[in-house]
Amino acid sequence: MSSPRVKNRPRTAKSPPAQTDSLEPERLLHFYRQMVEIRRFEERAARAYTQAEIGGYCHLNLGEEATVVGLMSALESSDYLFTNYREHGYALGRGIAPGRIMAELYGRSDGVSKGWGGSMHLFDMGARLLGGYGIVGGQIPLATGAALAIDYVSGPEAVMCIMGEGTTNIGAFHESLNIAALWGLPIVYVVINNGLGMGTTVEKSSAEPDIYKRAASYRMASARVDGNDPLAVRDAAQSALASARSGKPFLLEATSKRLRGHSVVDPAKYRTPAEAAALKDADPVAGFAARLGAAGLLGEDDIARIDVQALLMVQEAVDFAEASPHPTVDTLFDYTYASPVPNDSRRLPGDPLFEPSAYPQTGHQA
Ligand SMILES: Cc1ncc(C[n+]2csc(CCOP(=O)(O)OP(=O)(O)O)c2C)c(N)n1
Repeated sequence: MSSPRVKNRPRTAKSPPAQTDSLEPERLLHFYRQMVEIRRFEERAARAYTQAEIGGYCHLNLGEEATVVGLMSALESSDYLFTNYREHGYALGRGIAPGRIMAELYGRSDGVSKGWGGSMHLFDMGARLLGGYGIVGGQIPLATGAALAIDYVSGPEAVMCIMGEGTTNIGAFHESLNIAALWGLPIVYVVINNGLGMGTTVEKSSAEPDIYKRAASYRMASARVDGNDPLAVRDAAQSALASARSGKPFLLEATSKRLRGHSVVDPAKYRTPAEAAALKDADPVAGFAARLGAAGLLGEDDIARIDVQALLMVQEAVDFAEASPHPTVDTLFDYTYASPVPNDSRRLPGDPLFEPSAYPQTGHQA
């Protein structure tokens, strides 16, 4: 089959990418507010985790706020999003109520996944956030399948599939990009390159550390963008989505730094003191505040007010989570599958494998 196929998919009406300096001040301040909200939400999640309010694993978007906000602002509400376990910011960016996200982290029944998913498995069909995946790269084939489904019915939507740079070394990444390119699927693969997969640098794990260049193997269009600049990310994502909608899938690499460890419990000892000190200069929230300040759009009072508002928002989310009940044990096996599965085991931990009557009474009885 020649690539890509000719598409008749209707395009969503979209204005051309806005120039950075032509954005309205209110829009720029909105971006900043969203970045601060993610920052405060994540800091509070880290605290709640160390207080044992949150169980399981917990990975944060600290340092990736500009990328998250830029990407989410480029999506249409009808587009689909798949991401990995580092996903709280994306859920906020999709407009899901902070309380429902925090309740999921707390494992409560008012959480987006009814308390059974936790931090790594946020899911909201209404917001078209189709996960949240704890298995590295688990989202990539599923996102590609969603793009195939859209293509099958010539829908106007696009799929955005987010992952870290370490994930580009798994087989499913290459299989998915290959098939997406061959079939011209409406998907944008976004690689957040924070330079580290757990404690391993991209140079040590990837034979091609310039991740966007990997698309060349599949004759797929690609680009690299500064993930600390929310406006550049927004523009790059809009172009990538326009390409995907016209039948040309896209690989977008956004570079940023992860400000803390891989997960909340990782002290990141693998960083040299110099690398740790340099993180201060890589803080996208402070960087964007300085940029808006230099443009006369944000003063010290504004920074303090926005911060207080974000802290209030997070406190309300925590209050909501704490007031929400734990799910009851009889719902443990609900929601695992979309529809009933024959012979699905509903055995609780400690239950016998088989009914006692299933064992023939043999042997030596007194
Ligand atoms: C299949 C599988 N293998 C290994 C892991 C353990 N693991 C979790 S995150 C991770 C590193 C992923 O790094 P990257 O893709 O760069 O994403 P980042 O965490 O930096 O956002 C690994 C190896 C896993 N969850 N799933």
